Amino acid sequence: MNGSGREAQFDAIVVGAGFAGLYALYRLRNLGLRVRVFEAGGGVGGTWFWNRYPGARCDIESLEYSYSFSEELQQQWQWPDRYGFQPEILRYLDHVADRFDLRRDIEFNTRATTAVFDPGVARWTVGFDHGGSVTARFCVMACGNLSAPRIPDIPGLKDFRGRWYQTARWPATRVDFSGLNLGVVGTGATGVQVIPWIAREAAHLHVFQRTANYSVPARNGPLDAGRERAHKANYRQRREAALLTSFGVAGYPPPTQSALEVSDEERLRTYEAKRAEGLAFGLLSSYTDLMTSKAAYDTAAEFVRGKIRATVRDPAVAALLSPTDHPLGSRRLCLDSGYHETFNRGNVSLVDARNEPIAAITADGVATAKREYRLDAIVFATGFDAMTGALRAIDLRNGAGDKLAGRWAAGPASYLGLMIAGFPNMFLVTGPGSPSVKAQMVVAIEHHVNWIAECIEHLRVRGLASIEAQEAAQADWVRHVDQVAQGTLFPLADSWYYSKGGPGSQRRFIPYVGGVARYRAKCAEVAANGYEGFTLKE
Ligand code: NA7
Repeated sequence: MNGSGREAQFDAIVVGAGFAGLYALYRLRNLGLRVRVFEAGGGVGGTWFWNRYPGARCDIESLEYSYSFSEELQQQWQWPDRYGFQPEILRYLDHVADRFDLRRDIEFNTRATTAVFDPGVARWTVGFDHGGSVTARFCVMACGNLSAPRIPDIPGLKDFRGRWYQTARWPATRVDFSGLNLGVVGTGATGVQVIPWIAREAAHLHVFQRTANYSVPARNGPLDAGRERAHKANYRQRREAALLTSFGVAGYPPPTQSALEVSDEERLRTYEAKRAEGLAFGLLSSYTDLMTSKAAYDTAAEFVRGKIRATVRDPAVAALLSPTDHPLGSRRLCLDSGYHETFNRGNVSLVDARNEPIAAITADGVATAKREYRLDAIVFATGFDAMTGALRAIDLRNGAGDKLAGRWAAGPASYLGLMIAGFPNMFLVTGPGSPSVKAQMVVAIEHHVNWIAECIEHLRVRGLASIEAQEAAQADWVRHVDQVAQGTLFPLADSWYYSKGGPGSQRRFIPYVGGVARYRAKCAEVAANGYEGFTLKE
């Protein structure tokens, strides 16, 4: 026991109890390890615990965005909707925690704030916000890619007399906006989801948009019973097939033609059909060259802009809502439910925060370069310190004087997104340099957790004390991740897929976009070759 009365020594510590942390606990416990999970939230769910804003929903279909490790679970669980709303996803994760008796090894309301490796004994000591610490041979960082909320650095927020909210820290109790003059800052995937909901309630809603994003209808609704039956009839085969795809979802054959080799009429028909599917990756996978050729992707972008013009009655508002500064697919393509239609409401106005940037929050609202908007409440749909924010928030040190902050001063670097050179025995789940957000996340998570569990087992069987990524292997991998991204249109946009460090840091593309199948093959090959690129020590 340590000072706080908790047991202090474990085989493995897991940080986070979202999709990744829960599965890590299940998997490592099944190896016979003594595992403890530490979770900042008051319950399981990770980002789904916190993101309770109205309309919060997953952009991947429920039958896909769920665990595959238990056939009984995937057969028995019934999703009410095609795309899961946040309460349903949280209910699912609560069920998983109960079903597999996971809660007894999770400490809630406990945020890991420090982690220090002692090379002498090859153990990590993890410290917490409320004091106390524990040690373990292995640390599994399952703290999420989109979990550290971002509130923009706008002066004056503390003086605001109204109420304000960040979507990723939404109150658990219902927030009533009726009769209020409301502002929303941000029009990313979250803004696109929340805006239609709160527009119905507010007296007036001002949407502050800095960058217009592409969005297509989600076509969400009750999950069709026949579709569910057919899916479940060969669930396992579908899951296996998904691993051989680029995104991690089976059933959608890759395109075979260039957008430029078909007639305008045929291309239009294809785009209409793809848009009708209501899939985030549907439109983008219409043709082989939509992610590589400007002439090709311009056709898809213009198709989406045409839909916006046809939907939004005021041509000036339609023009403002139409992205022109980045290619379709270079930032997250949003899936919406009545987003553009919302701008036809009399109580909604669009503020062009690019031409009149938000200068300050005042006591009474938002001041832009041009005027003050008097508001009773502000919703910040301003996203996350994406991909690395949660990990960087922990004071990570390796016992040799190295801090993660120093190691990552030039930008995040890891080997395979699984381990960071200089930090032995610390595994990342969906870390930078792995498919992560550019894949079906649960596929990415299960893959990493399985790889980590097999690696720990490998060490145990051979009586090895530690594993560490080699600098050279890591540098090669970081270069490869960047090269793969260079071959796409991602570099043409400013997005949260890029790291934005301090002075001197490089603009570094974070996720691996070479595809799930290729990435999995690489990870398997590394393990089969005796953990090539890693140093294993007794
Ligand atoms: P995003 O996609 O990072 O969106 C954040 C939005 O907030 C985006 O529109 C930003 O504009 C906007 N923003 C941020 N700061 C400001 C200021 N100062 N003024 C005006 N607008 C601002 O986060 P989301 O939560 O929507 O989505 C993240 C992912 O979570 C999503 O893709 C899903 O996978 C789940 P900008 O684009 O930077 O001009």
